[in-house]
Amino acid sequence: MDLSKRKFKDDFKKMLTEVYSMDITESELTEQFFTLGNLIRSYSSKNWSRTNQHYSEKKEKQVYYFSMEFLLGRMLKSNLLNLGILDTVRSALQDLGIDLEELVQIEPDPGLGNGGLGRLAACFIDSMATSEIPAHGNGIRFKYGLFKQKFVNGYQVELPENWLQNGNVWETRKMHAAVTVRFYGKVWLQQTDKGFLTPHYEGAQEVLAVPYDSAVIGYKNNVVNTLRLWSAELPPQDDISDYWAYIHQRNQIESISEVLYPDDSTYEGRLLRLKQEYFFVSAGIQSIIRHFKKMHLHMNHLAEKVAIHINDTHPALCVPELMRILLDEEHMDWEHAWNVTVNVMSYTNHTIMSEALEKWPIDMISSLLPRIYQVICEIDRRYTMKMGTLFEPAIIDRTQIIEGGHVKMAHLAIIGSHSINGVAQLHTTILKEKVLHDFFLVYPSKFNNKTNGITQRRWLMLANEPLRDLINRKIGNEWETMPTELKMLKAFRDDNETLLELARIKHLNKERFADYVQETMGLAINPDAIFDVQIKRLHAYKRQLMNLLHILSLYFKLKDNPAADIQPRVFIFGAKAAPSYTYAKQIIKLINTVAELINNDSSIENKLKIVFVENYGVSLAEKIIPAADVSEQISLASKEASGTSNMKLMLNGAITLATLDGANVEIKEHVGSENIVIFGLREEEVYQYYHDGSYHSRSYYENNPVLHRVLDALIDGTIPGVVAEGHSIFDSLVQYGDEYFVLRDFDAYVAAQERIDSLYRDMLKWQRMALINIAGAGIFSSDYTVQQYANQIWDVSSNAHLK
Ligand code: DL6
Repeated sequence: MDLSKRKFKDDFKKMLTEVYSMDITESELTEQFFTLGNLIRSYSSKNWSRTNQHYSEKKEKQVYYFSMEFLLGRMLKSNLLNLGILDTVRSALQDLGIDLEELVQIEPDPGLGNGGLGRLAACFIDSMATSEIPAHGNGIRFKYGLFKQKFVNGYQVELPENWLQNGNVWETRKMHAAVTVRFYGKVWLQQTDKGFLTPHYEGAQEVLAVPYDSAVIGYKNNVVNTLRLWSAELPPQDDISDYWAYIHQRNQIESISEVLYPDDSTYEGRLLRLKQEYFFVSAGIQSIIRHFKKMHLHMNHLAEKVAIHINDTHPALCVPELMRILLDEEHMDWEHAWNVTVNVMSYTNHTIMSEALEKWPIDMISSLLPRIYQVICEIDRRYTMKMGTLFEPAIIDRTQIIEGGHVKMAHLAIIGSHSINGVAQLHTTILKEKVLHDFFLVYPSKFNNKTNGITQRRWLMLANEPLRDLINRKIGNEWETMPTELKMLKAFRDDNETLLELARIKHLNKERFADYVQETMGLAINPDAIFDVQIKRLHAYKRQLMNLLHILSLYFKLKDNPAADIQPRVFIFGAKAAPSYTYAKQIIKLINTVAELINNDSSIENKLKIVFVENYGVSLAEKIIPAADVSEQISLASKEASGTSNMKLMLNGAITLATLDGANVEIKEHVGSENIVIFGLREEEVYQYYHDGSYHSRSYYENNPVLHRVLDALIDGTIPGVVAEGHSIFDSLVQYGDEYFVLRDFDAYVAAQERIDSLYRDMLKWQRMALINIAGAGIFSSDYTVQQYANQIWDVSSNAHLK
């Protein structure tokens, strides 16, 4: 948009007076933040309604991306950037004596997601608006996001994340669009006068689903899509006879949209999770149908106008919910309704970890969602009947939806969708050949790959402005919307001036991060050291533990020989563990304790430091990633579906140290094996071990003296204060088989780390590698990923043409 500094300053002062009756000198950061937020809203509101109008008038097919998580990050700068007014506003604010960076800090970072899956959804909605795809997010407006992580004596402690405390400037409550969602009760089918079978409900609990909409602003294109998050409320009641019963009921209902991850170690916690899933699915689909009906088209045409994407299994109830509506409310016959449903739905699988493949006990689902359960049973019955004639019984047994007293959500999503995709080539291959092989036999044409992506706007243009400026000076700014244009940077691979400039920028970012660490943790780190970064959820398969064992081996090397020639390193971790995941929490305690030991040991002369940042999330990632030299992507091959921090880090010039897992495989293809450091078992070797059962971790402990010493340190008191954790972790590796082959890959990892050490010594060579990584990162933009979804799965155009 066109905006002069003068106009902005006038608008800002006017808004401040209107909303707070203050002038700038009286106002504080909070008032200034909300004023700016409200101004951004007013600047985008016209385009928001124009976009919706355009979609309605043109009867554009629209996509609804159903996701339990949207890990958005702060939106202030992102919205300014996408409106094209970031520099103007920054400079105008400066004239008014306001520092934009200080305002940014006022915005809470809404943790409405756990990790990669939620952040992917956030990248996707940004890219969909930018790519002019008529697509909207649909999720839950959790009152509390993912817990706030604190370390107390090295242990993770979880505190509530009350991100809505001061209100959310970006959202609008849309009471007129509220819908009712039903739980519990009894249901039976009755014939109406017109001969339809309609369900009758008795004793159902009704929950009011109220949408809160936020604008999703496309990058400089006038498109504004919608993120709709639902909040659960008690429906208005005329007569409150029992006040306390009313309060109790209200609390119970509001709890549905209260916390992102209810405690799943209890029955109540799991039940609440299932309620959440149905809640946003039912609300979202009802609202889509309401909207569709305004077009006055027959329901048979739904799939021509609507695509619903099921992001992981959490929204898999979309399938029976749409069926319920088509059958019970629209009186379609089963065959037509099923045909429409399958054509509307598509599903992404994000993990092969069996514990994440959701299943619900029949008792729970049948009592909470009686009609939905009936529909699921019928879907399952028809599936087994139809496919039973075509495939052997064992395949049908393994693929049916209801099995062993449970409803399997992935099976429901697969049977009810026309497309099933994995999130990296290797992951999709593993789905087809192993994890979902039976389904691949049944539905080969449904399977496809869509490698994940990230938005270069947040992860480079905003997070790393010095690098953005350098790139623009070298190759212009076409890459901002056509990120593969970053490849033009390759022309500078032998240009020492550019490489030195890259080094200078990296150093600057490292200094900034070092300042932050000093301020927040009181720890001095050396920006000349290698900044070696592993940022992701804490999970055994991601092998933060292997990273730590290597750090210990370096530590002992220096203890034995203080003059040992190693490049100084700062190992940076950011990770939250699921509250009930004891082993992951033990690893956190161990890392923190080793950090305490190493960081305070003056005999190693600051050659090693460990920084474990508290409460890792999007805002911290934005600080760490531009400062990273090394990107640790060291999961056991076959276990990481894709990874996305690998993409963000390479885009910022970090060198990937990786196993051939997830999207690392494709990163290697794009940068060439000389610009990435690969090590470790390959996926087929891992499966071979599973097959022949020949991995015996104990022998690695017994025969590898370095490993032996490092592992003994966990249990012999070398690391003080971790008796229980040390033993548990030691046993998991040595006694109980080392599920993720940490000991098997250790030597290869150490060798890979030595290679990093030696590469880093040649500064120009290192920067050349960094440059090639940045140049090769464009293909991993979520702009391309969503365009592929649009063309190949959703069948929607990616040109709303609103310019
Ligand atoms: O697809 C986004 C992201 C991948 O990059 C990660 O590799 C994968 O672990 C993550 N999956 C999940 C699902 N876990 N559960 N449930 O977060 O998805």
